[in-house]
Amino acid sequence: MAKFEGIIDKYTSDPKKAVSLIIIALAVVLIVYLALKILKGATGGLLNRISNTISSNENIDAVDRRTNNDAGGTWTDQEYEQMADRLYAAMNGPTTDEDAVAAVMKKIKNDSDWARLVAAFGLRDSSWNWFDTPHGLEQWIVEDFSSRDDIEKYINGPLSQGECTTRF
Ligand SMILES: [Ca+2]
Repeated sequence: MAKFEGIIDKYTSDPKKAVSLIIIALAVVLIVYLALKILKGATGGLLNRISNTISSNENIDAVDRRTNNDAGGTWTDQEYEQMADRLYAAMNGPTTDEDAVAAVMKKIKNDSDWARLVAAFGLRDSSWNWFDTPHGLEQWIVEDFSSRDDIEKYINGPLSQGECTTRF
């Protein structure tokens, strides 16, 4: 302890050394933060994604059974992936391309389509916000469309043109 106090005294008695001590402390905090962020992305993020994929696939089966849908979705798996990527591109970042989101919503004809789109979207985090954690399509829409008018115009309106029962 005496030795540690000696180090503190040594640094605080000299302003230059005090500044370098603060810089070192900030660097340590930053390195620990980055290490935790990378670790979280490599472990928690991956586990979250796997469990989300499993529950999404179970949900597709449940929706197909409930609606007696044997035909599958309106679109191919690849098309759902493209629609999910378009939604992400439209919502990611400080602005939102509402028309692009509405164009995708118009392609959702029923609950099976919606379940497949949610599954294709999976969990994504904002590339603009370091502190963001991966989350699903429903939460993305809620966070990106704050006004009731916009939700009705760009989300619920297009969704209600078909048989899809999802509303926000
Ligand atoms: Ca946005």
